[in-house]
Amino acid sequence: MGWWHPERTRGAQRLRRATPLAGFVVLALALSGCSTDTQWERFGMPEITTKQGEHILHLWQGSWIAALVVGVITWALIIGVPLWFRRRSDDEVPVQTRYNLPIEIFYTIFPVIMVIAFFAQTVRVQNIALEHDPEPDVVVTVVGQKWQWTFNQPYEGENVFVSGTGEDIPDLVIPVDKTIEFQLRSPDVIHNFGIPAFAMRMDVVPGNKNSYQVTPTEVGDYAGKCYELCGAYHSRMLFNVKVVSEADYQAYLADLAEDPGHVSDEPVVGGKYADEPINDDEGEHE
Ligand SMILES: [Cu+2]
Repeated sequence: MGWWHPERTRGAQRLRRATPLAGFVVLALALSGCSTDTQWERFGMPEITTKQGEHILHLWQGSWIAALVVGVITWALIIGVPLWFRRRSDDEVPVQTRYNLPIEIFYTIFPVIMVIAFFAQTVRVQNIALEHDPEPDVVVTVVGQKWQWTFNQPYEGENVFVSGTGEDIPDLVIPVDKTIEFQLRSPDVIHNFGIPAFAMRMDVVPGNKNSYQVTPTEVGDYAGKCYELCGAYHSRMLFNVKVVSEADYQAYLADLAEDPGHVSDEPVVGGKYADEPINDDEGEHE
């Protein structure tokens, strides 16, 4: 065995040839991230129909692309290196390297940098998604109670509400292109109010005044559910979200206000607590 290793040189050449290919894969993935038309391009996310959710979708896509870039490089090294630098004849002993300080420093520091990057991006997007408009167009007081939802909305000085039951899934009707604030209240246990197509959800904690805002961008029907295992009939805590035009929204509210069973002075808890008003003084944690 001499200093000159034709096989190793050939291995290095192959490695050099593979580099543009890896670059191409990275580029193709990065470009695919710009589009959100198909489920593949959204990396499995549903079609997102809120302004806030768009940011979350882009974070999701960016995270996948970053993870895939790291994954492709790692897989290439795991599979490629043993092949490229394998022993090619019986009388050859491949070069034996035990320590490589720069590489060891690199693979210690680089994962830390990746974690910091993911964390920073997550905090940045979360801050955008939770931006609070002090004057939302519509405020819906959402009550999650064992085991359904009640949606309260102000209308002409009164409160109109719909309340679901185990057999009857309630509709949450909201206008398109408006800022909607969900005030989340629970009289019993922790629930979680989420709509996959909005890419938003949040815990509904008794004694806590959680809230978030969404700006729906497309008219349509969307499914929502409780995302916190809250008890025996957790799975029945389903609801429908109907995003409608402003005219349809006003007509809906007027219709609801006609029926005394859907009108009260103050937002109500609903469910088995019937039309008890929400005790908002309990536990000021805002
Ligand atoms: Cu629940």
